[in-house]
Amino acid sequence: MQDAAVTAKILSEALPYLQRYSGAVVVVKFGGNAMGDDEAMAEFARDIVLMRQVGVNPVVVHGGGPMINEMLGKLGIKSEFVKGKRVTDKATVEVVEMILSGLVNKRIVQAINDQGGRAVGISGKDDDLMVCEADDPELGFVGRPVEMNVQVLRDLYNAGIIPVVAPVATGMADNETFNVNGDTAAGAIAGALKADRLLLLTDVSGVKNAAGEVMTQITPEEVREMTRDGVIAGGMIPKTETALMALDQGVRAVTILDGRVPNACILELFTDHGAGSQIRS
Ligand code: X2W
Repeated sequence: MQDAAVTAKILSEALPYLQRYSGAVVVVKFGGNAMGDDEAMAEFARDIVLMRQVGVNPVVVHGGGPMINEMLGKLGIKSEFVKGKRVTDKATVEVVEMILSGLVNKRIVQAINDQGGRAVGISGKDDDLMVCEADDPELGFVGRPVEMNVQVLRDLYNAGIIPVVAPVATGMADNETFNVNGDTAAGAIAGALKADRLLLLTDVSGVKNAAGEVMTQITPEEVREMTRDGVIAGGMIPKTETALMALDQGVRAVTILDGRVPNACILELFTDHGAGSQIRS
C-alpha cells in the first residue's frame, strides 16, 4: 500500500478511540526521566496538542528530578532520597521551586505552544490548587496534598487551554513552600478531577511480573499481592501506590508506560495495542 493510503487507513481505524475519549479528562505525568532532547520534547508536545485537537482535555503534571539534581550539583548542595522522596531543606526547596516552576515548566509550555497548542504553566501554588502538610518530619519541606482546589484546571481546559502543572505547593501556614513528588501530585490532581485516565510516563516499560515480563493489564488486588511478595519494588512503589490512590478516588484507569517510546500517549489512548501496564478494577 502507498504511504498516503496507509496514513488514511490508520486515521480511519482511530475513529472508535477518538469517539471514546472525546471530552475525557486525561492527566499525564511527564517524569524527568521521560523527558529527552528537544526533539523528544517536541514529539511529546505534539501528542498532547493532538489529544486536545480531538476533544480530549489533557492536564500535564511534570517532574524534573534529574534537572533538580543537576542544579543542586552546580550549587554544591548535597541531596539524598528516602523512600523515593528527596530530603528537602530550606535551600533545597528554593532550588526545587526555581527549577520545576521555572526551567522545566516553561520548557514544556513552550514546546506545546510551538506545536500550536495553548499551554499555560502553573504550580500547585496557583489558586491554591494543591495545599500540603509536611509528609514526614524526616523529609523536611516535602508535602503531602491535603486540600485540592482543581477548579482552576477546569477553567483552563474549558477555555481550550492545556494546563501544565509543576509539583510545588503551598502549605496551611503563610509563606510555606513544599516540594511534592511528581507522581503524588499527578495522582492527587487526577483523583480530585475524577479523571478518565492517568498516564504515568516514566523510563521503564511497565510493571513486571515475577518472570520479568511486562503485564499489560493488572487489577488493584494483583498490585497489592505483587507488592506484598516484593515483585513490585523500589521506584515502582510510589507509582503503583499513586495508581491505587487515584483509582480509589474515582479515576477510571491508570497506565504506567515508557515515555521515551515515540508517541507513547497516542499509542495508549488511540490504538488497540495500547502501551505499558494498565491498572484498573
Ligand atoms: C521531587 C519532585 C520532582 C519529581 C524531587 O525533588 O525530585 C520529591 O522527591 P521526577 O522527574 O518525576 O522524579 N520531589 C519530594 O518528582 O521529578
